Amino acid sequence: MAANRVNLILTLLCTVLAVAVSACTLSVTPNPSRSGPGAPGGDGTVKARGVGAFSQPAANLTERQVARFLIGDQFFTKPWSVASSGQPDQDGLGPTFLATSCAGCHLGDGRSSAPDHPDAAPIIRFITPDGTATTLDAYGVQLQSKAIDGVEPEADIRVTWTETEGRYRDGTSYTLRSPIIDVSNERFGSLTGAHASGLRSAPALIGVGLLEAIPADDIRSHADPDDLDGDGISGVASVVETLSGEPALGRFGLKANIATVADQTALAYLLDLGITSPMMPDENCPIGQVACSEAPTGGNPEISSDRIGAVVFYAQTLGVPARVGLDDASVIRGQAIFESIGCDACHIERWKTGDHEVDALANQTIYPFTDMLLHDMGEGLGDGRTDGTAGPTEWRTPPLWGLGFTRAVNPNAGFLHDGRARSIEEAILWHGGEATASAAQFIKLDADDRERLLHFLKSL
Ligand code: HEC
Ligand code: HEC
Ligand SMILES: [Ca+2]
Ligand SMILES: [Ca+2]
Ligand SMILES: [Ca+2]
Repeated sequence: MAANRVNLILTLLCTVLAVAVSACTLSVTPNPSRSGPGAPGGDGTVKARGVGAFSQPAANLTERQVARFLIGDQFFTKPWSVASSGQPDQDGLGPTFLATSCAGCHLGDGRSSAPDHPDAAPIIRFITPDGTATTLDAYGVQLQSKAIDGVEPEADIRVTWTETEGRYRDGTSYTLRSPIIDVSNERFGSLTGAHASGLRSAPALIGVGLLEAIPADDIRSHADPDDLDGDGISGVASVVETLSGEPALGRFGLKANIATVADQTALAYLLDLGITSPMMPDENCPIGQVACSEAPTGGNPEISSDRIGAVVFYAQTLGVPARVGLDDASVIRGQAIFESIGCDACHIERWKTGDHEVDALANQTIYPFTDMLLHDMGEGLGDGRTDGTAGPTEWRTPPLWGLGFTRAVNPNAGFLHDGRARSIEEAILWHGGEATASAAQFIKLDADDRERLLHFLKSL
């Protein structure tokens, strides 16, 4: 309000006096907190805190769009039930599944709990001995560890840890843990010739529509697959096909193997919940799971295109929270350290979105801190699994926006692709491969500078 008035007065003054004072060209924005680095999600940035920080509709949606967002919210959050169980609007769960709703993994629209936590539903897929992603006759593409009554879940999944010790240069010690995947009670025979791999923790969903709206060519222009500029960083743009068979840039999934939010949503409905959609019309019933194919279905498709469209819209328009304390001296210093030790080579701060079918996502200046490219992160983080363009040790640089709200939204959330890191420090200490030099510089920082860097990361 006040800013608007200032703007109006400025405009009048500038028009009437036609003077070239700097205030005329500076132009006061209507809501200063809605632009610049403090508003990482552009005009859609939300003022949200605490457990609901990731669950707000983008601030620049119309009333009608908010209504659509709320329909999407229902089909994202409310648990699905078994077919013909008296909830005809939202039935058809399973036969096998991992969670009963999207929100069962994306807690508060944020991350899942670390994979050893009782409420986590870790995702496990399969590789051949040479590390290629594979589909098994008896198990399909992914292990579903839950099933409706009368159907066998495919197997039990348990994650335990091995620990290693290390020291910062100032002598402070730290412990890192890496996961050991234990698959037992395989109900449909052993995983013949393949092993379980690809442990994944669910990421936060804020801003995915904005990431979808970054022009593909702008992302590709940062790729440097052969490291021609010799800085040790060789980001690779992922090449995938959409579910409808079009070639596209891979943006989503932790190995950037999915092109669009819509594709990710249809795949999640089928593989994580057992819900068929117009895009994935066949129930997930691998060969040999007889009881599975006799299970009741909730009609075909179990979610209509209208409703799945609303869920896609919901995910696309989840607002990014405004940053906190970015004027703090130690936060400013922390960002300078972030840049001086090369973190910004991959975690690129600023992008401009292009066109998007959702106008609220178009032409926004955003601050996600990612290059959306694949990087070799070293053996320690590797899952041994080639998936599309991504090799066994390659991962997409994750956006860092909202990082400081992670634990407020889900106190049991972990960091990195499989939730192994118990803190942001641990996540940084795991950086290897192309990020080795950067991580080595982090280890050399003294305790005060580490604190400043973390203060900056928590302000995101
Ligand atoms: C079993 C847990 C689980 C459930 C249930 C689940 N997700 Fe996810 N979600 C994940 C994981 C894990 C990833 C990362 C995927 C990967 O790397 O393969 C992900 C990724 C995503 C992404 C891409 C985010 C990014 O930054 O790449 C979107 C969008 C998404 N999920 C939406 C949904 C929707 C919508 C639903 C409900 C239909 C859903 N998810 C259900 C675990 C889950
Ligand atoms: C070579 C590119 C690259 C560089 C340089 C780099 N990162 Fe990363 N960063 C990544 C990738 C890729 C991941 C995801 C790895 C994974 O999940 O296994 C990641 C993950 C993270 C995470 C965890 C995010 C989450 O969602 O759990 C944090 C925090 C982070 N980086 C901070 C930093 C900091 C601080 C630096 C500088 C010391 C840095 N990164 C340097 C590529 C990079
Ligand atoms: Ca079903
Ligand atoms: Ca399966
Ligand atoms: Ca390079």
